[in-house]
Amino acid sequence: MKRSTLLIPLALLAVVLAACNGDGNLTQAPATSPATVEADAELAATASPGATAAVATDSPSPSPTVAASETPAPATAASTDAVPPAEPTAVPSPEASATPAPTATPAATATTAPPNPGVVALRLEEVAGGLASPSGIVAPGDGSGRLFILEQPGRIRIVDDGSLLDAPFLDIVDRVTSEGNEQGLLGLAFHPRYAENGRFLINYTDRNGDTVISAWTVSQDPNQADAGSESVVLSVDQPAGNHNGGHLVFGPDGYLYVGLGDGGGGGDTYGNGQNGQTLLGAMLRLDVDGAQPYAIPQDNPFVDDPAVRDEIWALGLRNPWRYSFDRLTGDLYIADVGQNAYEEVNFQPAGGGGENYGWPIMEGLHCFRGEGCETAGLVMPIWEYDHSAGCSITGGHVYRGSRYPTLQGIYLVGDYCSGTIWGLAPGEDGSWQSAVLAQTNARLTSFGEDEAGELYLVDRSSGTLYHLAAQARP
Ligand SMILES: [Ca+2]
Ligand SMILES: [Ca+2]
Repeated sequence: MKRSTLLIPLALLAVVLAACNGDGNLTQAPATSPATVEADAELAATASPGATAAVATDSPSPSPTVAASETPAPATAASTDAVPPAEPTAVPSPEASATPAPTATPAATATTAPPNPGVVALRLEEVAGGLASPSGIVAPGDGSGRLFILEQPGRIRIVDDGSLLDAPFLDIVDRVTSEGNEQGLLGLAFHPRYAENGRFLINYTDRNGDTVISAWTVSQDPNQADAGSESVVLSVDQPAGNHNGGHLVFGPDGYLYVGLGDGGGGGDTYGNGQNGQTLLGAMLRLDVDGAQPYAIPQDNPFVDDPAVRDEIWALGLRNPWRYSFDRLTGDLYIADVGQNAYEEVNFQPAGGGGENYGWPIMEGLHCFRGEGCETAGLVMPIWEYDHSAGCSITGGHVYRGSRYPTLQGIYLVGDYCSGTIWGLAPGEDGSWQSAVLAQTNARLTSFGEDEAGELYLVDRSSGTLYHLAAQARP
């Protein structure tokens, strides 16, 4: 990539970073909170040396205590221009990246090589354009092969066999507030038995700015929801316009996992992150089949603890923006948006529950309010990056498709502001390895997984759905 073309996304990144108050995934508009000042100061510090800003985006600095053993070049050639003379040691050559670490060598005896993010690169293949502020991608699991795309203003669109259908599956623009960058239609989950019961759930910001999770059914037409079928499952007051969370996922246990942010503001203004009496700042686990509007699964971790609401599965989250279960293992990956400094990925092995992910005591692996915080009982992220590499994390999926064997078992995660996509996977010794798999220009609001396990992303800025194709690192 020529320097001139490189500078365009960098300039864009600078603009976005300047506008990014660290308060959310979808921040693009100028913010006015005090947090903005901090973010701007940070940007000024990182951006002032000119090309250094480029280096920062290309060479993210995940914490040295986690997966950062390799700081590979991005899949695009952007680094060639951007990497300064001092950088070569930090950017392994393709050959070096392709060589398994010594500890991995014995794997030659295994039938399948362990996942290695260092040898794979991603390429974006356009599937469909013309989407209005796409914010999510969900497969219905009914064997149809369709993808359902959320449009933040309040529509669900269908992509069928590569074509975007004209008529929306659902249009609730009149019920949705999407004035804030983090408001709107934010989540969709199809019932595990959708093919039989036609039931699906959505998460949106209503006209009062509060979170609504409601259940719907499909009509006789498989490409048309029953517009009169809404049944509210849960409403949650939102004290501010940001940190609404919004994602909905059915776990392998058949329960609905609901991620809620801390209520917004900045620095946990409302004190919800560690407050077990509020549903905000937490991951909920609901049984939407056991009773109306929902039942509490009997094995939820806090049912016997009066200090924590029974709906809560895990707490200490700031604004979980996309989480997913590994369809093979049942492990849960939660990306949590940071304040002004660190973005993080949390890992919950299958069968967990009851975790405290630390916000606002911790931001990433760091005490949020000065040194020496009490970390006992907190679950640390498996990976983080600082704001030289982006400003708002977007969690993805573990690849379990069949088309790209080298991508098998690798968790994809990206950043909304920088467009960087990383791959994470545990190495032979259990430590998490990371690598940049692509440097895109996308305003990456969401990844998605189709029924075959192929992965996609949406770019909110261009309104485009892309399929992610993998290839050997060049
Ligand atoms: Ca309880
Ligand atoms: Ca955390």
